Order: sequence, then structure tokens, then C-alpha cells
Amino acid sequence: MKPAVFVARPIPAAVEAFLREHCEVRKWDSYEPIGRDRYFAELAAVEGLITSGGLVNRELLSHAPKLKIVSNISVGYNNLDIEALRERGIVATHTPGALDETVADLVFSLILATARRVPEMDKLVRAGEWRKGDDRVLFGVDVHHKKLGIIGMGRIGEAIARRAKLGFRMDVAYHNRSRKPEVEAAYGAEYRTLPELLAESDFIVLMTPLTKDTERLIGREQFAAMKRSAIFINASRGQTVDEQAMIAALQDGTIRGAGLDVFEQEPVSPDNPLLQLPNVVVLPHLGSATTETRDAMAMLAARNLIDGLEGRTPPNVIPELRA
Ligand code: 8YV
Repeated sequence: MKPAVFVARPIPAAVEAFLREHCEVRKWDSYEPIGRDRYFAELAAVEGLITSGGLVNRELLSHAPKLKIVSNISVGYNNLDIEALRERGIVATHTPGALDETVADLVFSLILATARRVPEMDKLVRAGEWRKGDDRVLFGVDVHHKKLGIIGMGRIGEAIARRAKLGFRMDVAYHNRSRKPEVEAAYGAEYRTLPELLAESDFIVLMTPLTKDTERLIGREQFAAMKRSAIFINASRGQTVDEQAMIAALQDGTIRGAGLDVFEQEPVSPDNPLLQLPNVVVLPHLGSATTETRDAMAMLAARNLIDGLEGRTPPNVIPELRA
């Protein structure tokens, strides 16, 4: 008998067909959130769960007595209670690799959009406010040949460093838990302590996963350490930054601007002061959001799930749960 699995969000037809070859598939086929009761009832019978950033905590696991594997369609896995999974002996996987280039592209869109004030200028033209004459008030700052500091040098960080060095001829500095000699050799990236990186970078990209150690890694003290001309980009998780401290730094000119794909609360509230600031570019958590990449992530998640259910070790078990 095929194992039963629950897919907690819509997935591409090809991924569903692949899953059906190996599993009995039950699914929540709506982009509206599944209600708790329905979710917990579905979990009672399944051995596998596919989710995309949905909370998997102790309470949820208590409704899933047969669960063997949770497959996350996401590289970040701060939605998973790792300790609870470990206690139950449940495997958890994520989707590293599938989205690196796509997220790196988005990070560069934020860098360019913030430096050259693209959304602000787009709004100005549409509002009929483009006048001939002195255009200095519309000037931005250069990106090419500047110094880029990357906090979190994983695969995505490396894809950003490659674009920075080879495309924009930037100097690259990075901070990470461990040194990355291969990135240093390939892109001339220089390792820095966090205070050094903050003090010397023109653009600072935060790309670290959210963990207990990185929660609010960037706060008042860190913004104060940046250049007044610095542009800060966050494409990791909103909780890696003290958002109130960031708002203050942007309001009082401690830094020049910010490009943000992630927020403490998502969706961001219309009352959030960040939305009133012209020196901030905001996106609705779109890092991996292209059709090709989201399809590839879903397929990778399905493969991870099936490997786990069929007794093979999936290639993308989250590091904390690897044997
Ligand atoms: C996910 C992301 O789509 O992979 C990640 O970590 O941030 C996005 O690509 C998102 O987390 C799904 O909820």
C-alpha cells in the first residue's frame, strides 16, 4: 500500500503527478490558510507532510502520530520546531540550491532599486511630476565599484558575491560563522568581523538564516556602526533585524536607505512607518518567487519526501537532524 501524505498548499500539476506515483496524496488546494481542525484531522493518517513555511510545532505533531517526514518547500526552516521533530524521530528536509540564483537576482534588484531610487522615480513620472531643468534632487548613488558586505555566506551569499564581483566590479567583504576559502579565492571576498563589515561597507546585505543566534542580529548599535551613506538590504527573515531600530535609523539619517523583502510581521501592516519612508524599497517576501524556481522547489520537496518515505536518506535533510 502506498503511504499517505498531506500537501498543505497547492503544488504544480507535474509535482502532484510525481507524488501520486509513489503516495496516496491528500491536499489542501487553496491559497487560503487551512483551518486548524481540518489540518489536524488530515494529519491523523499521514506519514508525510509537505508544507511551505507553515508552522510545524509540538501541537501539530501531537495530531500526527504516524508522521515520518516533513518536507519544507523553502530553504529557511525557522518554521520547524527542531527539538520536537528530533524527539519524535521525524526527518525534516528543505530546498537549498533550487533558489540561490533567483534570490541573488532579487537582492540585486533591491540594491539597484534603492541606490537609484527606482520605485520613487517611477511614482514621480506617473504623477506627472517630471520637470525639465535641475534634476539633482533625483540623483541616486552608484552601485558599481562600491563595497558590498554580505552577512551570511551560504550558497545564496555566494551567488550575490559572484554578481557583485564579476558583474558590478564591487569589492566584496563577508561575515559568516566559518570562513569560506573558495569564495575568497573566486571573488576576492574578504572575511571581516561584524563590526568591521558594518563600518566599511557601502551596501550591507543580510542573508543569514534565522536562528536563536541571529535573532535581532542587527539593531541600534549595528545601524550606528554603519556609514551614514550605507544602504541596508534584508532578504533573510524580518526577525534578524530590530525593526524599530531600523525605522529610527532610516528616519534620522543614521543610514541612507534600505531595501527589504522581509518584515517582522508579514504581511506588513499598512500602518508600519517603513511604508512612509521614501528611502525604503519594500517587497512582499518575493526572494524565490519566479515560476521556474517555485516549480523547482516544489519538485525538490517532493523528491525529498519520497526518498524519506521509501527508506533512502533524502539529500536535503536540515543540518540539525542529519545523522
Ligand atoms: C519561501 C523563503 O518561499 O525559501 C525560503 O526560505 O524565504 C522563500 O523562498 C518562503 O519561505 C515560503 O514560505
